[in-house]
Order: sequence, then C-alpha cells, then structure tokens
Amino acid sequence: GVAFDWQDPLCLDALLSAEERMVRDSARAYAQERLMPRILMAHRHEEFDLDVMREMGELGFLGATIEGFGCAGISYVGYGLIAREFERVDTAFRSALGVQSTLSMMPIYLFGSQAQRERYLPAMARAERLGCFGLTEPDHGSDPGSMGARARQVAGGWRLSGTKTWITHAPIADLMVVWAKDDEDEVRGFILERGMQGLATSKIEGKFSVRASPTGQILMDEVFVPEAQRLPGAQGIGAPFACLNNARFGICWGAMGAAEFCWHAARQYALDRRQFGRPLAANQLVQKKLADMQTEIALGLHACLQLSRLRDAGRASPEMVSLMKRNCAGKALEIARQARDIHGGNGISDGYHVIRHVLNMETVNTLEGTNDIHALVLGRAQTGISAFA
Ligand code: TGC
Ligand code: FAD
Repeated sequence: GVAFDWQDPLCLDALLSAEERMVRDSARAYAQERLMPRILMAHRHEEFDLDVMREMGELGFLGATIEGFGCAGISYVGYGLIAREFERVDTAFRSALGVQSTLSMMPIYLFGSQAQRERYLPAMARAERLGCFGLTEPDHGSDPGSMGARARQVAGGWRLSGTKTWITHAPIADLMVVWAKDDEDEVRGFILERGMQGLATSKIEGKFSVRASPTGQILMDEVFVPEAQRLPGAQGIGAPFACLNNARFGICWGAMGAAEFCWHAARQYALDRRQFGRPLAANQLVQKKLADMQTEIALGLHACLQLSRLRDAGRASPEMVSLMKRNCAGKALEIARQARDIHGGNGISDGYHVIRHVLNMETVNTLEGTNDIHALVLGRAQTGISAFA
C-alpha cells in the first residue's frame, strides 16, 4: 500500500524544490537550536535579545526576498518556510523577521531612491540597523486610510506630526518607515531616524501576547524630515497596503508553524499522559481533536504553498492574501486552544509552551488586518458591496 506520513499527510515536502528544502532546513535548525532555548525566559520576562537579529542577518534570513543589496533573493515560498520555522518557536521571532524584511526593507526597496536603497538595505540585511513600520494610530487601526499623521512641506523637506501606536520594534528601531498625509491629503512614506529632533518612542507595557517582542509608540512633534528621507515612489494608501500584502505571507505560514507545534505537542502529551488506566490518546474525543488539527494544518499549508507559488508567478491578488491570512490565523488560534485543553492543567504552565502560542495567536488574529476585516474584504469581492463604511 501507499505509505501515510501523519506529519505530512498530503506530501507537502515533495512539492518543494531542493533549494526550498535547504532554506527550510537551515531555518529549522537555527530556530530549534538557537531560538527555542531562549524563548521561555524571554517570554516570561518580556525580553528581546538583539543578538537574535544579528544572527538572522548573518544567516541571510533578513530581506531574503530582495534581489541584490546584500540580500539572498529567494522566493516567497522560501520566505514562508522561514516564517513557519520561526513562529513554530514563537510569534516574536516571525515578527522580528517580518518587520525587518517585508515592512521596513521592502518599502525602501519598492519605493525608495537608489541612494536610499544603497544606504539602508545592506546594513539592514546585516541587522546593523533595525527598522519598524508605523501605520496604525491610536484612533485609526483597521481604517488607516483615515490616519491623522500629517506631513507639511517646508523648505528642504517636511515637518511630521502625529502618533503611531502598536508598532512592533518601535522601542529598539534605529529607523522608522512612517506613513503620513500631506497637505493634499495624499499618503506619503518617510524614513525617520532615531535622534531626529521631536521624535520619540515609548514602550507598551503589560502585553499578554508576543511578550518577547518589543512593541511601542512613535511620537512625532514637528519632526523635520529632509526631502532625501521621503520615499519618492510611495504615493497613496496603496503603498503601505502593498507592503502589508508581502508581510501577510509571513503571517500565513507562521501561524501554521505555531499550529504545527501545538498539534505535535498535544499528540505527544496525549500519548504520554495516562488517565483511567490508558493514554489520553486512546479516547475518541482526543483522537478527533488531533484529526481536526492535522486536517486544518495540511489544508492550510498546501494553500499557503499555492498562494506563494502564485505570488512568485506574479498572480496573487490582495483578496487571495486576505482569504489565507484570515483562515491561517483563525485556525491556528483554534488549534492552539484545543492543544492547551489536551494538556489539562499543565497546559496552563509556560513550560509546555502551548499557552504561549494561544496568547500569541490572539495577536496574530488582530494584526495586519483583523479576522473580520479580511472577511469584509472577501465579502466585498464577491458581492460588490463594501461593508466598511
Ligand atoms: P480601499 O478603498 O479598498 O483601497 C484603497 C487603495 O488601496 C489599494 N489597496 C491595496 N493595494 C495593495 N494591496 C492591498 N492589500 C490593498 N488593499 C487596498 C486599493 O487598490 C486602492 O488603490 P487605488 O489606487 O484604487 O486608490 O481601501 P479602504 O480604505 O477601504 O481599506 C480597505 C481595508 C479595510 C481592507 C484596509 O484598510 C486594511 O487592510 N485594513 C487593515 C489595516 C491593517 O492591516 N493594518 C496593519 C498595520 S501593520 C501591522 O499590523 C504590522 S504587524 C507586524 C508584526 O508582524 O509584528
Ligand atoms: P480596531 O480597528 O479598533 O478594531 C476593533 C474591532 O472592531 C476588531 O474586532 C475589528 O475587526 C472590528 N472592526 C473594525 N472596523 C470594523 C468594521 N468596519 N466592521 C466590522 N468590524 C470592524 N501596526 C503597525 O502599523 N505596525 C506594526 O508593527 C504593528 N505591530 C503590532 C503588534 C502587535 C502586538 C499588535 C497587537 C498590533 C500591531 N499593529 C501594528 C497594529 C494592528 O495592525 C492593529 O491592531 C490592527 O490593524 C487593528 O486595529 P485596532 O487595534 O485599532 O482595532
């Protein structure tokens, strides 16, 4: 008969190229050997080790989809496979990868001048300079098109004012890709550097999710930004959305990585733990939960692969990305909760790691477009009626 691999039920592995498998294996080895031993304490004490960024840079993971400028130039399948391995350990590491690569380097690559690309990208690929992406504001999250941040044109440049909040890596970033509206109400992008007069960052305390990732605010009080720091190719709200389109690939694959960790942990726990004189895994109710996890993850990963192949062929639409971001994040949260349940009381302890993923998946369902916002994108695409306004 034909063999069945319970871990890879629909043979995803066979659909990857030798190069993609190599990227996957090197990301997996790094994540398991170097990230996994750090995460328990990092999460418990809300610590982020900057060496992680430097290591990711040395191994060529940062900005990996960019061609040239010291970047590897790999496919979106490759990028997704890295994200899956990093988030298998913790969302903080996938976030670190995604914010530096697709939300900080990518806007400079897509919309920056040649001088900006040369100045920033190689240094960012080596993690000598860390970036962040400032779109969300205290009063404008799901609807960034209504942002309040202003960019007023003055002699030699611009004056930026406003507040960005919930910004991953704001407290540690050397530079900030910030979106603000000009006098004509057009969205423009700017590269701000720490140290500019009137620019400050603060840290959001008391986070109960992605605790190993520093999140904060960007506060701009009439910050003078020279014209040379404006992204010349970015005009309109479509520019930050284009960045999000790329970043959401990392979320899709990453959420599936977190779900896989939880599934494997739940399966092993159910085999090891005995109640009523036999393993938990002997119960039909438990087996059904494991079967559901396996099914959703297999379908999710295959769809991630298909979406990424379409992206690499230039044929992925934003709606496809919405469909997948929503499904992967939502299913991963449900799987993490079920895995926590199978762990019983032990599942409440961070030592078993699943509660950490449950908490993280709450964030993953909210950032880069909430579950319901992506539902509305899909609703609009099939009815022609926008339910946003
Ligand atoms: P809408 O009228 O639909 O479109 C306005 C213009 O934007 C274009 N566009 C897109 N372009 C590329 N990719 C997309 N995904 C796009 N979505 C829209 C569109 O074609 C149009 O262009 P044009 O030239 O015709 O004007 O825009 P809307 O204002 O109605 O908003 C639609 C909506 C709600 C889907 C959008 O605002 C949205 O995506 N909201 C969610 C906000 C969000 O995702 N924020 C993320 C912040 S960053 C973050 O969370 C990083 S987390 C980092 C980490 O992982 O730690
Ligand atoms: P809101 O927009 O206020 O939404 C609240 C609720 O209302 C949600 O359930 C939403 O689905 C619902 N809702 C809103 N509008 C509608 C509607 N029209 N119809 C039906 N329901 C609706 N942002 C950045 O710019 N850069 C970052 O690096 C970044 N990192 C983040 C890191 C973390 C840990 C977190 C938690 C967030 C981060 N974000 C970042 C912000 C994130 O993108 C926003 O939180 C997200 O877009 C939602 O915006 P909001 O929090 O203002 O929620």
